[in-house]
Amino acid sequence: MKSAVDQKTVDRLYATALKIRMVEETIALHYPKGEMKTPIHLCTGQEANPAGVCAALTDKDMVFAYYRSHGWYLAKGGHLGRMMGEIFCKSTGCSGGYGGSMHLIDLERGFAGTTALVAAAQPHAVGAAFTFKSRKQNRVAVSCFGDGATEEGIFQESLMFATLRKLPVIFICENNGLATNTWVKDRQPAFPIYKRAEGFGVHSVVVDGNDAVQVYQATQEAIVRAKQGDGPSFIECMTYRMLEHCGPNNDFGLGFRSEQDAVSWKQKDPIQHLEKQVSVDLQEQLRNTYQIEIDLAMDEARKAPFPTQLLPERLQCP
Ligand SMILES: Cc1ncc(C[n+]2csc(CCOP(=O)(O)OP(=O)(O)O)c2C)c(N)n1
Repeated sequence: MKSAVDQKTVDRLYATALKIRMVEETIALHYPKGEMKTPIHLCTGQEANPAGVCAALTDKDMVFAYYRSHGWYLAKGGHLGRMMGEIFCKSTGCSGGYGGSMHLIDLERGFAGTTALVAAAQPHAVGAAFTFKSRKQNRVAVSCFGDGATEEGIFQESLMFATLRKLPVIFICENNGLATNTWVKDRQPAFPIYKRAEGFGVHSVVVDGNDAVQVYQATQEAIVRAKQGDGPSFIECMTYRMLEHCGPNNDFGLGFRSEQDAVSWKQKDPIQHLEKQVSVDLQEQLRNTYQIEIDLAMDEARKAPFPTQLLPERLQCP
């Protein structure tokens, strides 16, 4: 039986999810102007996952994410201005303007970085968890990725090593049903992904990935397990990507899904779901605050200079 979640936590989940949605909508709105010199993989529709997971973490816990990670960066406490700077590929960006949307990092907030390579950060999270355990640190590592990433060989290796060494790592699979434009049923045998993870001896559950409270509760349980030495957990979050794989538009014209197909998922919109649980005052107050913050970040990113050095000093190897 899951422990109840108090109103303060629900408000916090809503605040994070709403901020992610508003940032993604702003990026989508301005992207066609061509000022953002980077491909973008928006997470619109998937906000409950980063909001739910990161609300259960501390700054000491580390998240290793992938290319669809604006939400993960923001939920872990990453600096919005530095993210916008990176998306505009300016020197003020969190990777000095050299990485773009797919290479976000904020080590102070425990956001260990993102990668364009599918599944590539999973062993990094496992390695970090190995370090945490070896040094007897009370920390967890989180690896997040899409359903497509579970088709990579490194996924099996990561699960196996994590379970063998009982590592404090949590695998978060954002199952949006799609890898680029191909449905999961055309790529994998009809067997639930979390059951496959269970086959490796990893404690595995499936949750409604559009319900931030469920995601938060499952993460809390996984953290307790990890910190008491019970090893890794796998959480499959069933969700839906509202926009195209890469870019600010929808993909209804490509033939693999229609606007009609999206209707049932729109009814399960993660933001609307949370809105039913928070006060109208809070909604208004947060929308106003975020709008100001986002406008400022956009403005500063636009005005900032492009990087001039080959590699900024703070990104060079010592
Ligand atoms: C190792 C590797 N193989 C292939 C690609 C090309 N690629 C980029 S995104 C993607 C789909 C991955 O889908 P999924 O893991 O479900 O994540 P989603 O994009 O749905 O969030 C592929 C195959 C890549 N970037 N890296």
